[in-house]
Amino acid sequence: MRFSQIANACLAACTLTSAAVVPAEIEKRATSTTSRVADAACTNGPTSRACWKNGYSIATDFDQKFPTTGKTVSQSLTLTNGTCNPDGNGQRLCLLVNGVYPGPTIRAAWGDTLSVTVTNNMQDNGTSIHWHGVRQFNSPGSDGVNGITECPLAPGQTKTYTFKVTQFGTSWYHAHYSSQYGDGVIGPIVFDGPAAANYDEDLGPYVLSDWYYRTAYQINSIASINLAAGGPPPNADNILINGTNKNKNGGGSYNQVKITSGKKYRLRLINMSVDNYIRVSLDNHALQVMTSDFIPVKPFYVNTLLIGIGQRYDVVINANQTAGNYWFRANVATDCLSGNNFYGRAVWSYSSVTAGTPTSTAYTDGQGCIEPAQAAPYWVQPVPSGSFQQSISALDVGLTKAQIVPNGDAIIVWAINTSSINLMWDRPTLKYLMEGNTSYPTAYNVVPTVNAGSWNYVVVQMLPQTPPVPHPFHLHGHDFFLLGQGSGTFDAGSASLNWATPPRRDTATVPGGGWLFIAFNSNNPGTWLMHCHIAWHVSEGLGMQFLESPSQIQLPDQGQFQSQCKGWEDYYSTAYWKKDDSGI
Ligand SMILES: *[C@@H]1O[C@H](CO)[C@@H](O)[C@H](O)[C@H]1NC(C)=O
Ligand SMILES: *[C@@H]1O[C@H](CO)[C@@H](O)[C@H](O)[C@H]1NC(C)=O
Ligand SMILES: *[C@@H]1O[C@H](CO)[C@@H](O)[C@H](O)[C@H]1NC(C)=O
Ligand SMILES: *[C@@H]1O[C@H](CO)[C@@H](O)[C@H](O)[C@H]1NC(C)=O
Ligand SMILES: *[C@@H]1O[C@H](CO)[C@@H](O)[C@H](O)[C@H]1NC(C)=O
Ligand SMILES: *[C@@H]1O[C@H](CO)[C@@H](O)[C@H](O)[C@H]1NC(C)=O
Ligand SMILES: *[C@@H]1O[C@H](CO)[C@@H](O)[C@H](O)[C@H]1NC(C)=O
Ligand SMILES: [Cu+2]
Repeated sequence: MRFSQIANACLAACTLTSAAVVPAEIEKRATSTTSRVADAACTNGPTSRACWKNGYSIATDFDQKFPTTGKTVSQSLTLTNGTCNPDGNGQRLCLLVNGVYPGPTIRAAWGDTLSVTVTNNMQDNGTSIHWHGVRQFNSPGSDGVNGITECPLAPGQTKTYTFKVTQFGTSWYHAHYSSQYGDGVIGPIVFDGPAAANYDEDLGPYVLSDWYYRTAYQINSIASINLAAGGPPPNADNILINGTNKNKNGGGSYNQVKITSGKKYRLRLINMSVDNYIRVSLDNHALQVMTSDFIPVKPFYVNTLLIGIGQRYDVVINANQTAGNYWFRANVATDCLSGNNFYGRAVWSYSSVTAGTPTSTAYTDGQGCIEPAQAAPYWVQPVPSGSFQQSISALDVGLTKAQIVPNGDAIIVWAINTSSINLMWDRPTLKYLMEGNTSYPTAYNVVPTVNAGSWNYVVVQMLPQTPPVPHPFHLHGHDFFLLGQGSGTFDAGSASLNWATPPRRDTATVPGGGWLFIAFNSNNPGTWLMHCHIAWHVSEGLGMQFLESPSQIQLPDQGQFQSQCKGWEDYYSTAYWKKDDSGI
């Protein structure tokens, strides 16, 4: 069925059967020039998830077009310094959001405006909150990266982030202040909208995270010392599933999920780890993948799914097996050189049986340390290959020596083109823009994009002689096109590249010792961080920023911006802890 047919069919009545409503192939994306007419009869429901309303559906490319509901959803997040004990191993210091770990879910609908008020009630850290994967169209000042889009928010202060929900699907928010998010400042984001596969019930977010018994700040400094000595960072102690698990000595408890025979469930998997690739599966139940990051994909089935840090997959699980108890497994992917001292488990039980310890057997298939190749986008958008070889940004990833610690020795750090990112918290890039100052420090790693409307082609290349670990690269402000990934040195002539049907997402892996080739269109003025999402690596400098269409950037309110910076300077002059890494 073609796009026009599905759109018309859906808009006419949306009483199609589940098989018919999700087309096998939609070849054209909707664009802002599409003149479909709104039809109130198109109701999103269990057998018509492709529908939304008012002329919007799963086939709408949200870069081009999105609804405006006129509704503002407000949420308050208060950060405190407390303790937590998610796996029964014992209390440890935890930085909490509204008193809990993981933080509360932020939920809004496609087309709403979100207004999130953050209060920093931690006594000893600044913060800034990033809404991972959110495009921040016309609101780059709400991207939440201290040193780039704002000064950190000082203890005792409050800031409101306002942005439009132009995408739909699943994501997360996290602090971007050094390795703070590893100590708990994280939480899920759900943007309700249409979906590429049908389901009866939405089980909501399912947060996967690695867990350490020491704090992220402690592990971060050990990781940095180990890097200088050529060794790996410490292993995680556990993996948490929705914030809980047993520990290896038996304490703690499993997350429990109840399902009912005959129903189909949507599950929103989010990897909020700091350092580990995780492979998940539910025994005896294949996962029907329908979304990767915020991008709808043509639904496909897998038994096990590898999720990199920052990545999300929305899956549908069909409760059609013999009623019983089944293990949900979240294992560290040793083929991604991830190490862990324990594994993640949860218990899924059919409602007709007594919940108990499962005896089910794990799937044995794995898939290597790379994104699943089947993740073909729902809206097929070819990327022009025309003159790409003239306009490639080559970003070479390696190690270098840099002086990050104030007045300290030069230490070994990660670098892009030999420059390790190091931001001054009180001199964010947007402040330079407000002052009309284009003399960005070298360590800001500012790379200009091509002109508005043109394509940026970016090769991230691991240099030989660097540790061959994979890096999950995340770009702010864009869902990029994944043109290729490979081992060794990128060679445009021999590389296998997908120009015709490239997957899109906001986080993808640079294979250990290899390369990642992505493209994005200059269609979102702002200054967008691109970085490795391994917390230790970005702390050690593995990041850069794309400065896109600077003259078109909608700057944040200058009064609020400057008063936040003033509050930060006042706090920092007497702060107990000082900046000791890249700042992000
Ligand atoms: C949390 O509290 C501990 C001790 O109570 C203190 O040492 C630490 O600096 C605090 N951290 C933050 C981020 O406020
Ligand atoms: C943040 O607080 C932690 C303690 O909770 C401390 O180890 C770290 O150095 C602090 N960082 C900054 C830059 O304030
Ligand atoms: C995970 O926890 C969140 C927050 O408590 C909840 O909304 C969600 O339903 C849970 N997910 C599952 C699959 O139980
Ligand atoms: C999360 O991502 C990290 C690194 O990208 C990976 O090691 C870990 O296995 C992932 N977790 C899950 C549950 O997929
Ligand atoms: C259960 O559902 C899956 C996915 O929809 C399907 O592939 C499988 O054939 C079904 N199994 C049974 C026993 O109905
Ligand atoms: C990085 O270095 C490569 C190789 O020296 C060069 O071709 C490329 O232009 C540099 N990239 C940037 C963004 O400066
Ligand atoms: C621009 O910024 C640089 C680096 O922070 C600073 O040294 C310089 O004085 C600034 N220039 C102007 C005109 O403000
Ligand atoms: Cu990395």
